[in-house]
Amino acid sequence: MGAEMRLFLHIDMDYFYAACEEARHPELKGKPLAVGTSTVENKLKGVVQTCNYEARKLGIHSAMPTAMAFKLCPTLNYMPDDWEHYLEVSRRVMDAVKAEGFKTEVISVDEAVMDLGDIEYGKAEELGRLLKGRINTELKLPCTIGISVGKSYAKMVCDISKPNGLGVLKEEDVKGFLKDKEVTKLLGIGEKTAERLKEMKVTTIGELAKANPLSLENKFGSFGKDMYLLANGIDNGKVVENAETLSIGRERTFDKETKDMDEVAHMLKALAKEVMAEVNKQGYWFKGVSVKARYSDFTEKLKNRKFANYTDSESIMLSSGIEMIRPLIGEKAVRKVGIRVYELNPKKGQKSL
Ligand code: TTP
Ligand code: MG
Ligand code: MG
Repeated sequence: MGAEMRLFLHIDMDYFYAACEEARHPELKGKPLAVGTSTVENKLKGVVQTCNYEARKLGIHSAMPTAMAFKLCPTLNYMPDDWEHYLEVSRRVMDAVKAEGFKTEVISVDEAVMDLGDIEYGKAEELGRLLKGRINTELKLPCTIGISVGKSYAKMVCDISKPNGLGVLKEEDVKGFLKDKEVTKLLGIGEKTAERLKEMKVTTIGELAKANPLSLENKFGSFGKDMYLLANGIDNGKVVENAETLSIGRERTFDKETKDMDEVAHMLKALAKEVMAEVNKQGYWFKGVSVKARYSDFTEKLKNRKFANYTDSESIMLSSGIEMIRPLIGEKAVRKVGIRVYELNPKKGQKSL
């Protein structure tokens, strides 16, 4: 491995929303299942957001109208989208990923990339296997991991290793791996760019690697240079720790379980204060607040709310937290409550919002 070589680990959850539903409804496993924007009453409106692999075998896929999915599979199990739950599961996944202690960039609700530094291939693979195992057993969710010498290559090898896989693409194999693939498989190259590359008789990544770098730069600016390097096995992509997908929260267990809203409000007030102190310390605006109640039977309920604008107000955090948690309190005894802010935006270098 060259001196300046780094390894990247990309993780993407398999059929994420549907897998979240399988995890809490194990009886749905092994049968075609789709999650979508349609309500249970009106399945003629709306689209499939994702579906498990049993449903994919029948031709169902993301963005397909739900009505069409039911045509393909009349016995399809269908769940309406519960993004509050998926967001909470996503947070747990990302916590597990970040707990590895490497610089991590959360790319989407079910995707993250880690900069492993100048670690050996064997060590990286072992780390990947352990992380995958932990997510499989602790969260009951399938996922796929890709490891390679560049951020983009790690994602590409993750994609081809799906489902439930772990792929390693070594430096010496990168160019061969890329050669016959279409240019759109390279990160950042969409249909429009592909059309313009076609004008230069470039359709595969191998052809892009042999194109004239100056012509590429003339046509596409600095992006032209980046795609040329990427096609030639040089991936300069950096892992950027991001703020928007982070969240800051606190939760605490009661000394004695309670059904009393006043007690819960009192606890939330203390927690909101601690959260606010951390938010201020790190210098963030926030846009979303979530609350959680864990009951004596260890079930949990969650509520989320997103504001139209960013705020840094503790009283807004607390009042919406109390409003959201109120309907969750009273029936079952509560062991633990928590409050969290998400959709964070760093204040540094920003106009007030
Ligand atoms: P993806 O990671 O693209 O897909 P996936 O996790 O469902 O399946 P795969 O095993 O191929 O990775 O997207 C993550 C989630 O984002 C997905 O579970 C649901 C949501 N989503 C939509 O809501 N609409 C869409 O069109 C797509 C592609 C995803
Ligand atoms: Mg996924
Ligand atoms: Mg994804």
